[in-house]
Amino acid sequence: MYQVYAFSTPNSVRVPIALEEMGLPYELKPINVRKGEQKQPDYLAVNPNGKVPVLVDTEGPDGQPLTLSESGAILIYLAEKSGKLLPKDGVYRARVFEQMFFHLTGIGPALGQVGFFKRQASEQVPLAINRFQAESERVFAVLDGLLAKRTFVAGDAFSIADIVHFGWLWRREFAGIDFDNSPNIARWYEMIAARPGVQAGIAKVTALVPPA
Ligand SMILES: N[C@@H](CCC(=O)N[C@@H](CS)C(=O)NCC(=O)O)C(=O)O
Repeated sequence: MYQVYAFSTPNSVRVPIALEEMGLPYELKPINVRKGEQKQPDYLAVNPNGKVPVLVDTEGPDGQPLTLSESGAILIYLAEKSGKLLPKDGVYRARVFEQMFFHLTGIGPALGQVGFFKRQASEQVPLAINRFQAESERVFAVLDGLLAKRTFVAGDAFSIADIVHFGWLWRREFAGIDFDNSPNIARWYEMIAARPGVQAGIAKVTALVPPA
């Protein structure tokens, strides 16, 4: 059985999407990051880094429970355990990791920072907004160029790399970034968003947000 600590966030949504796409049953445990629940002692005992998502596999390696943080690591673990959405070897596997790291060290941080400085910072810092806006636009152009040549981000088939990219692109409004100059990302996004597993994962994390 899988348990997922999550909220309606770009990094969280990847895990239920992956579980839906792999056909694995799971239980969601809401952690309301807007209320700071991720920094409470009971949750810090689960993830000392105080962030969502976290996966608990009650039947992990050697039959022992496994608690795992970091959405990229979680998706690799699930892909290897299920044998789905990640090739066992070869160029395509290397491309999946290339795209995952490109997103997790490049696109995600750029969008997170520009969103923070535009929407949440206690003071306006034009230098920071301009820097992270430019970086977001730059990495979007890189991804758009790649998707001009590929159907999916790592090649011809849907993989966990598509799920990693999807999380933040689903939440691009927070960063104030759109697809107006990214026609190939827009084409890819519509294709991924139409998948039933992706829609089910989104619906489940969205339902974790209490009514205002
Ligand atoms: N590198 C981590 C990032 C996790 C992360 O930043 N999660 C955000 C939500 S998308 C969070 O928990 N934010 C609350 C906080 O930082 O206090 C991953 O990919 O899982």
